[in-house]
Amino acid sequence: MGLQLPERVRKVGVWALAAPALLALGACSEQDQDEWSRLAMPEGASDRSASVIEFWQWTWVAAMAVGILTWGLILYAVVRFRRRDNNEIPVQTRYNLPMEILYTIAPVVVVLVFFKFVIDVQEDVTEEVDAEHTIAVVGQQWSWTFNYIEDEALDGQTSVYDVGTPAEIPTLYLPVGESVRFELSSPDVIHSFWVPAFTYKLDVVPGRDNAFTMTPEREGTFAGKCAELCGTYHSRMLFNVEVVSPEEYAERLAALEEQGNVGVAKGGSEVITQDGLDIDSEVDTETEGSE
Ligand SMILES: [Cu+2]
Repeated sequence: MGLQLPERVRKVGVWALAAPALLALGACSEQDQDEWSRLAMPEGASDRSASVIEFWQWTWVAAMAVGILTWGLILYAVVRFRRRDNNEIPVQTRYNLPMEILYTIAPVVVVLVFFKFVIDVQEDVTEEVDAEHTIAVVGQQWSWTFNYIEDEALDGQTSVYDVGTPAEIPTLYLPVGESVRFELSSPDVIHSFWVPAFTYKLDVVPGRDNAFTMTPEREGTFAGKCAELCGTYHSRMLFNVEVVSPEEYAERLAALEEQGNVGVAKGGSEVITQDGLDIDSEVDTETEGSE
């Protein structure tokens, strides 16, 4: 007996299936198609991106392989063991030991194989190297402070900083092809430092020193954001990343020095009054929205 659905319901069903596909195809620019080939990942911009993007693509392949096998087995069982006659009662099997062993062991093997690849990629991505630059990133409600710590691009002893506000988002400058260590801290709540093009994000946790290193590999402007709901104006915690030549990077740092942005700013006016927080900040900066 076939599935009997009213004509109207069937029509709605067909449209429900077709509409998203049509929309997706209709919106395809060249850039979108590029994104399709990376399965919705942004084009990588750091030396750690390739392994993450590759891992993402192969995860889809593995998921599809497992999916096709599972759907195939379901379909096979549905067709092969369908009821052919209303009076028929199928053979009643209580146990099939080989099969039960198989469907216990097979998923364990699948998970172990995935786990191995996860660990490999994690090691690639979090590998620490002796970085040429150190940038102390402060996530504060609700913007970012970027401290370029004793950078060789200046005299190797002077630190300079740039502070954003919810009204005026800050720009982080990075030298292309040179390794950078990011040291993350927060004077208030948990934020998350995320530049999608770098295919990596790390939480910014008060009282905890999170850090990672990476090397930006191509020049350009990239969007950054806070990826942890951190209060009323969380959505304003945007920033830009400009990956520039080492010469331009040095110029930007010199400009900050000239502006008088010298020292290390820890962000947020409450940083020196809240218990348990870092009070070593040399510069006490206030951001819009924090009182
Ligand atoms: Cu935040």
